[in-house]
Amino acid sequence: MKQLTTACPHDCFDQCSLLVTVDQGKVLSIKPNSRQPVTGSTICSKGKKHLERIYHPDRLCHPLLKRSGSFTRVDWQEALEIMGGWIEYTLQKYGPHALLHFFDGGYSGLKKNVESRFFSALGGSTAHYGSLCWGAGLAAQKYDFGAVKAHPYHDLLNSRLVIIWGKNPADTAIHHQSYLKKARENGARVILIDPIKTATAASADQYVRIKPGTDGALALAMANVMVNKGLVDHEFLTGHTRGYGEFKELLKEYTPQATSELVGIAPGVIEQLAVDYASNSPAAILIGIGLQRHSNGGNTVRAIDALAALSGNIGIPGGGASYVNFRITRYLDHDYISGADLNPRNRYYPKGQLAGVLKDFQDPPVAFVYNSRANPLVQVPGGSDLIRAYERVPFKVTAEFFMTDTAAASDLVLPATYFLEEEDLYFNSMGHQYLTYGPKVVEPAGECRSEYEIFKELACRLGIENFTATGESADDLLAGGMKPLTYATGIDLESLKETGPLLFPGGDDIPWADRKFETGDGQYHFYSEAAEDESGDALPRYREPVELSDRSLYEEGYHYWFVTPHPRDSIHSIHRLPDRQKTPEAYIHPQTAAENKIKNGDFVRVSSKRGSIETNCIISERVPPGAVMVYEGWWLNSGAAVNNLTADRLTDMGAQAAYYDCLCRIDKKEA
Ligand SMILES: Nc1nc2c(c(=O)[nH]1)N[C@H]1C(S)=C(S)[C@@H](COP(=O)(O)OP(=O)(O)OC[C@H]3O[C@@H](n4cnc5c(=O)[nH]c(N)nc54)[C@H](O)[C@@H]3O)O[C@H]1N2
Ligand SMILES: Nc1nc2c(c(=O)[nH]1)N[C@H]1C(S)=C(S)[C@@H](COP(=O)(O)OP(=O)(O)OC[C@H]3O[C@@H](n4cnc5c(=O)[nH]c(N)nc54)[C@H](O)[C@@H]3O)O[C@H]1N2
Ligand SMILES: [Mo]
Repeated sequence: MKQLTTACPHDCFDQCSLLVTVDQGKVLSIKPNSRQPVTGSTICSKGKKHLERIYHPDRLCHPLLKRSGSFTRVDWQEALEIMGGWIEYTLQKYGPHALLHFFDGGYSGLKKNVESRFFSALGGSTAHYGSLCWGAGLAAQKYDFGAVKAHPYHDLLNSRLVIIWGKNPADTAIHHQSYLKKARENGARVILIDPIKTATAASADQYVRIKPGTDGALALAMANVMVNKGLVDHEFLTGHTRGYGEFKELLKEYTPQATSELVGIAPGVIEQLAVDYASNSPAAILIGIGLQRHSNGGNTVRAIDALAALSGNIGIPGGGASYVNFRITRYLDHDYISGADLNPRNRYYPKGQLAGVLKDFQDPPVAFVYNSRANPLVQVPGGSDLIRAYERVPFKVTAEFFMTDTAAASDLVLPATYFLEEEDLYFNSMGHQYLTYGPKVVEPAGECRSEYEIFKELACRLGIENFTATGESADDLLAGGMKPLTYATGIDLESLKETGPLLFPGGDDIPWADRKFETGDGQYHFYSEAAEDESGDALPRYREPVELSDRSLYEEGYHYWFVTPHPRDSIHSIHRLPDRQKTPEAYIHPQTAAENKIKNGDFVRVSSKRGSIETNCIISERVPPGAVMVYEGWWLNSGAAVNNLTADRLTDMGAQAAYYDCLCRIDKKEA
């Protein structure tokens, strides 16, 4: 029996450190590694489910090829011959831009990004930019601060006040939530701003229900109060910011009275929020990823950042406008792993607009897709349009663990190794700054192969030498990928294997403690020409969300905000497979139920201009009147795949999918 340390590879803030017990080649248990302080003594239900998933009877263990509409088992030799053959044929007929490689955050290790190196080594492909996840907020904070850095979780213990803004840590970041609880026990006042009264509300002193997509206006109204009452940090404003004069001018029209109806919050409450925030320094704002999934998401985040700048809550313990952490990546050589150093000539499209690309791109059209670490037919906007467009692509390959909707729609399915079946470096937590080496703990199930091995062999078959310039073994690749860290600290792969989870240099520092920002002139930018170039706004102006303010849609009967947040019990669509018994639900307020003559438990159809789903309905005051909430992640055959309804609209900056800017209607479905 032995115990090994690794990390959970799920797409999550907390990336838990895990202790895995193995006996005679079998994983016996997965437990939290309390030597990594963020993990402490807890892992979540999804972390525990790794054990079930690795030995799940539905796990894909052999390559499968679709012939006459159904899958038959083939050996690796044949699978790679066919895949390589299609790549060569596509290259000859159309050139590299007819190849599309899709991937997402389905796995947070470094090594699997080597797939991109293969396509780079071919000279380029059709590749995505932007994000399904966090792009608008990243762009906004880059314009304001020059880089995206969050305070460590434990720094909440230094805060006197915390605003959780459009974020639901009770469900989506349980370790962050436990620090929030401690902060509250420590005397901090906690305020939650969200249209939905989520589980996080139970740990807040005050819950503020806001109208969706209007947070930018609320932030500007709070800024108006702070400026008028003189609750600003003059030293910070004069010494470290640019464009305060212009910003102050913009605020004039955002009085609490003028803004109240738009945001759905009484003027007195807006005023009090501003006063409480500005006079209880150090005060932290935790900016959610949910908040920026609106067409105005970038400007919203910029307006909230501005509150921290006005009040001088930047660079001090207990303060900050913390969104996500994006700093450790500078210690890893992504260009080398992904082959960006080979200068591929890619053709780009925004990730959220996959359907349009598959349908509309010509010269050349997309003729081959390789998909891995993602389930785009369920998670990307586009619904039936995307499914039809995907079907029409001549050859599609998906690497997977299970027969997801995307795998099932592909022509070749490759069985990938689970994280416990290969070595990797885990670094991609959105919350903390630890790097963990995870060894191969057990042999792969059946004939499963790692993506690294698959592409190494393909490169060899196709004679692509640039790809193999990464060395002979996976260890060579990983050692190369962590070279910047090795240069900076002397820690190499071998020493990391011994040390266990390693806090990156400066990983727990208070961001911007020296108040020197990475904006070029060193100042915090209220006014940003770069933001103007991308979004049309140099200042964080409030812009109405596009669909939520479309009166013609209301007139056509689409009255309700369709919101699809992240579920507690699954990471996106991942845990919907072993949880087949679960049924989808749409949540509506009693008033919405009465308007549509719907009773608790009724079967309903929820539709937008683009498509519909059918689910059971739960009546709950947690959601506001005029909203329909269905958690994201439901598979196509559940009848409730939410992206049937969402638009492929992008945010004002960062090319982020604006999933939550969506209007719907709800009708009782007669039996
Ligand atoms: N259990 C679990 N954990 C996860 C994930 C998961 O799928 N399951 N996914 C991981 C990933 S990839 C991500 S990106 C994060 C997401 O983490 P979060 O940002 O916490 O998640 P969301 O569910 O997108 O949205 C959070 C909240 O934003 C609110 N919101 C929506 N629109 C508005 C608005 O206009 N104004 C305000 N103030 N609030 C609004 C929603 O009502 C929701 O309660 O979670 C990560 N953690
Ligand atoms: N309506 C709506 N849609 C959303 C969101 C929303 O809030 N609302 N949230 C968006 C967000 S924030 C995100 S991050 C995306 C997530 O979008 P996706 O990443 O596409 O979602 P997942 O369901 O996590 O699918 C990941 C798949 O990768 C597979 N996988 C995991 N590890 C590996 C591996 O090592 N190798 C291979 N080959 N496969 C692996 C899993 O089995 C799973 O099927 O969804 C977005 N979609
Ligand atoms: Mo995400």
